[in-house]
Amino acid sequence: MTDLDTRLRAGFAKAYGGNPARVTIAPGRVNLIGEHTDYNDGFALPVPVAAETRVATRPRADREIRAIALDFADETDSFDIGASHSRTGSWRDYLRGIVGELAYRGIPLAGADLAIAGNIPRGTGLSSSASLEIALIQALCATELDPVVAALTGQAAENNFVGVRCGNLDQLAVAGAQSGAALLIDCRSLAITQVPLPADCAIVIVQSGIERGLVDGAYNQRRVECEDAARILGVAALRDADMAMLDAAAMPDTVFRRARHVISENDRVLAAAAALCRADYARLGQLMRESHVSMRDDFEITVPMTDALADFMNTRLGTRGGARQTGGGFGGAVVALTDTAGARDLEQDLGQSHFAGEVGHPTILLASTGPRSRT
Ligand code: GAF
Repeated sequence: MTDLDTRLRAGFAKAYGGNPARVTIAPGRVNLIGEHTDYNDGFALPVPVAAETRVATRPRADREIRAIALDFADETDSFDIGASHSRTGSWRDYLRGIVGELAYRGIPLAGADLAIAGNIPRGTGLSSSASLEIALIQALCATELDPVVAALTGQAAENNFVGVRCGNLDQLAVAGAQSGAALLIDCRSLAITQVPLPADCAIVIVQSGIERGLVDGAYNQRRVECEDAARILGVAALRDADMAMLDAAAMPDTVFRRARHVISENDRVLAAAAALCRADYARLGQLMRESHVSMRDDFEITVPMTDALADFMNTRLGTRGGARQTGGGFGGAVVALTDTAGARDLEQDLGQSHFAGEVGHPTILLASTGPRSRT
């Protein structure tokens, strides 16, 4: 049993007595490439990480939902399934939003006692929120919900109740995750193609130490600018535009640059998926560098610390791979993709650099896992 599992079961027993009937598990994700493409109906290439959220659950005979959040000083929530809620600005919003969305979709719900715990660092671009959503959804449903339906339900809870206009990347990545594979996600058709990671592939994640939530305006502002670009270009979404259609004179400079990022990033994702299949780390590295520069100069979602970190990592990696800021932006983590020897050297280089002590210890992810349930 892992520490997390022991803590979860002990917390459940303390809150409710006895054992849970089930534990549902959902990983976090790191996006290798394809940033802010999801709400433009584009492509992304995330991979599940070896950190997760777990929800211990036991059905109740009534219609009461009771929950304890072991990572939030054992805070609790309890309400009737049919109750209407206002936003709390806390973890409770995810639970309340999901119960509301499941009920709205006519998915049968019964009362339940829930205990929640996880080990995904929050606010670092590794999708602790989507992981919580998917683990909660699978805990609340008596039979496992189809991954795409689960993902859309989680996204809807976040859009409609939590108040973040996120796309579907995080939830699809978490719900559709499989061991040892990246996911090439078509955010329009919702098709998920598993791209097996090469045997010698290593993913290194370094926390910049700069955290930023998504609720504030900057994320939603990017969405509006992308919608403006699509409208000016006369397409349903930026997925339908190509570089030849982009005319700097036809739109404000900011809108032009936002569109240029999204259109070029979609191309990079498809090229990266192909390069990953060939274990072509030099090409992957080049695409990741270009992605970071595009996020820095055109989409303007990087910060000086992630710029410096990505720069350092890219210089050290050379043709052995590449690094870029990952996630919604404005801080969070930098991800690198390389081979196992490259990852070991990178870890050493970071440890001896001026970043040591300033940024998080690099996490090397050689294994990954998908959502699952256990009794
Ligand atoms: C956040 C959002 F939640 C995703 O939907 C996606 O837009 C991502 O930022 C940027 O690629 O994680």
